[in-house]
Amino acid sequence: MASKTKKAQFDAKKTLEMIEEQFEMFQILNEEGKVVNEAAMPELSDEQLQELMRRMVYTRILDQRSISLNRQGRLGFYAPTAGQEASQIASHYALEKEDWILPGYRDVPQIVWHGLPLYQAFLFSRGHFQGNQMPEGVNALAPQIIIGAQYIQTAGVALGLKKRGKKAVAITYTGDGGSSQGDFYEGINFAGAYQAPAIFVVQNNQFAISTPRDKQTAGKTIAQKAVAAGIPGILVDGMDPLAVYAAVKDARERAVNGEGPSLIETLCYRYGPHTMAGDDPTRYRSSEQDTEWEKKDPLVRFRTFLEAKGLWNEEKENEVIEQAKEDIKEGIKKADAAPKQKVTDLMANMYEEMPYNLKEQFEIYKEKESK
Ligand SMILES: Cc1ncc(C[n+]2csc(CCOP(=O)(O)OP(=O)(O)O)c2C)c(N)n1
Ligand SMILES: [Mg+2]
Repeated sequence: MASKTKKAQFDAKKTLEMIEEQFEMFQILNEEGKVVNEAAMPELSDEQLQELMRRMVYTRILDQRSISLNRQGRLGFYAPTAGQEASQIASHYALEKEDWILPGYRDVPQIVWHGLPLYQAFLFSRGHFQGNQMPEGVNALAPQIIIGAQYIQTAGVALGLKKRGKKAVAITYTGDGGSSQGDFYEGINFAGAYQAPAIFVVQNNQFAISTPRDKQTAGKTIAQKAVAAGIPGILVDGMDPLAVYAAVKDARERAVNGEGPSLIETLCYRYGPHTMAGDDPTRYRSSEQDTEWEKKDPLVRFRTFLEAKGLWNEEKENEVIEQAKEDIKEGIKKADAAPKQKVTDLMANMYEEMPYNLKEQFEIYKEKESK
């Protein structure tokens, strides 16, 4: 008969429990807009704090307008971003122009703030090839639709930056759902093995379409998955712009100093539906859950914080709102003026050198289009 291992000598669960309890949520600004972690306060000037707020307010308006433009049939694919402004905008705010962004489909705001003109963001939404063509100097790839694929690409881009001796990072974003993909594990593991300057962000907005977070993994956190890859993992309050900024800034500094990649889980929530394609959030989440998360709103808490410092008021906010609306109007006008997409455009922009079989089809379509 096999002997039973004594519990006192061998406790398989202990290591897991010891690791999991280390992952506490990093927060600087609480739901009431009060600083609860003064020691971790990032060094941001008053102007920088105002600019961060300006970008978050602008992005909320961009989201609202994009939703209504979609409903009017004037935009195509759109994944709402409201609720994720701290996670998206404050993480981007910690980057430099030379850093590379590998976004997912919900991460259009980050590439807009990295320099992608609004009209191109709208063209991306319409499936127009010009929406995927980053202007010279805008270091970003087109938003990835294949869940998790950007994690592997980020490991490669980061390794390339390292090999070229650049003082820059590659940052990527996926969701809680994306963290279940094989590509997620391969990406963080490879970047760890080669100490590539990458920042892997998981925006844990609690749902992958209708699948709740607790169906993704038995892990207590997603951040702890970093341990297996041998890289730092950080769990951040993703509704707190200051904490997100500080965590990404720190990860960036370590990465450019040759200390390798980090995994950052931002706890957040999307207020809207998954995309505008027709899912109904009331079928998979309760209004109590919505209300609970709305109380954590990044704009509300940051506004309270800035108002107490005399750095924000209604007038400033309205200025940003008006500016955003005007820019969006201009952007849509410019997107409308883009040449209608042709089948040959799709082929011409896919390959550096077109394969022979496509060349044949290209000629057929060119002929059709000329009529
Ligand atoms: C490889 C792959 N599988 C499935 C899909 C379909 N799909 C699109 S979005 C999505 C959910 C992703 O959820 P999450 O990673 O949490 O990101 P979120 O949309 O919440 O930002 C799925 C399954 C896909 N695009 N790619
Ligand atoms: Mg999600």
